[in-house]
Amino acid sequence: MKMVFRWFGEGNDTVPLSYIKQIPGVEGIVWALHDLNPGEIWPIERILEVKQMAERHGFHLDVVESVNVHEDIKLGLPTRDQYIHNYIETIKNLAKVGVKVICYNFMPVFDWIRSDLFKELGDGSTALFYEKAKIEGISPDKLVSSFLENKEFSLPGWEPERLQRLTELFEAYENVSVGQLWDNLKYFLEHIIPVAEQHGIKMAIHPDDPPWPVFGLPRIITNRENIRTLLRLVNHPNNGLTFCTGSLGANPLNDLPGMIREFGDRIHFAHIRNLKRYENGDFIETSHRTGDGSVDVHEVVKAYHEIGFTGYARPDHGRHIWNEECRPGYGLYDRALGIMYLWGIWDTLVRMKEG
Ligand code: CS2
Ligand code: MN
Repeated sequence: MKMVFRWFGEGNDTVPLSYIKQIPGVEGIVWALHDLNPGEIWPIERILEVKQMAERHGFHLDVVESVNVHEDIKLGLPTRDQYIHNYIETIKNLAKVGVKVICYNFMPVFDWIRSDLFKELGDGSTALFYEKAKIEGISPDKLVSSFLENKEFSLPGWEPERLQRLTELFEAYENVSVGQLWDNLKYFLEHIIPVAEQHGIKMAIHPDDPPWPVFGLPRIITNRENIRTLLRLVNHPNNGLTFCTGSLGANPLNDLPGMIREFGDRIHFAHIRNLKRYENGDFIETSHRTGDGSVDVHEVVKAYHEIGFTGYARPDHGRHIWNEECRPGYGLYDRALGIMYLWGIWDTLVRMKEG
């Protein structure tokens, strides 16, 4: 397991690289050019800037999260070929600096969805919260404006460019069935996987968060059966997964350790996090500790250890603790605690195996 840490870039992240350096066992940063719109080619000069910055602190930049997929590709519009061409150019540029894994997602319109970014957990900390009734009762543009109003940080996956086209996008998706979304994903993968293979890059799709349809939009990367389908769309090792226990864990039917054992070496990037599910369908993000949430993080790490996982792993989101002011879910403190929990389990398992 190679530990990495998500970092949003100089001037764009509250956490300095020099602090990340002090978290035990972190070897690389997970990065992206967040100011570029989906569909743009990532210029090599910009990529090299990040590389230099990372290397000054002794970090690798093997993992990118995310190269976002343009909506026209997900919608299967005739313009998709141009955007797929651009995506391929970005893959090639990233390969030039030694990137190994590209995380992306195929969620229509929105990336992750929550009703509340700073919900009190009862001990003074706050975390991202999903209130089912609230999401079901609110229009998407209302939710978006409530986030935009009281927020100093831009949210990954909620780029202003995307949000401005909300009505138009919703209309476009009215004509896209679940089957068509699968076809569009297949088309995309058939074009990019051969290039990724040729350039030594593993593609790692992130599951939908939450793993069910929201606002009437289809969502397909949600459970074991669908992930099997995804892996068969293009049955090749470079067509793999970002296995996010935080996203998939919102559905109690997802047997996470079982899925890790089944998908094994198709998992290129592990996102590990806990969350607490409530009977009524709500959930809140908790500390990584098994006893604090509904995901058995211990069993998850055990499954990775059992399969001899050598891929990249990061703590997913963290709570906001000790009055840290940070991007929602992306503070230093709780993610660092999460890492130490993961290492604690991992190192014990390694030691036990050694006997
Ligand atoms: C992440 C996702 O920040 C987050 O909430 O879990 O945005 C994730 O980075 C993307 O879905 C991956 O493409
Ligand atoms: Mn994740």
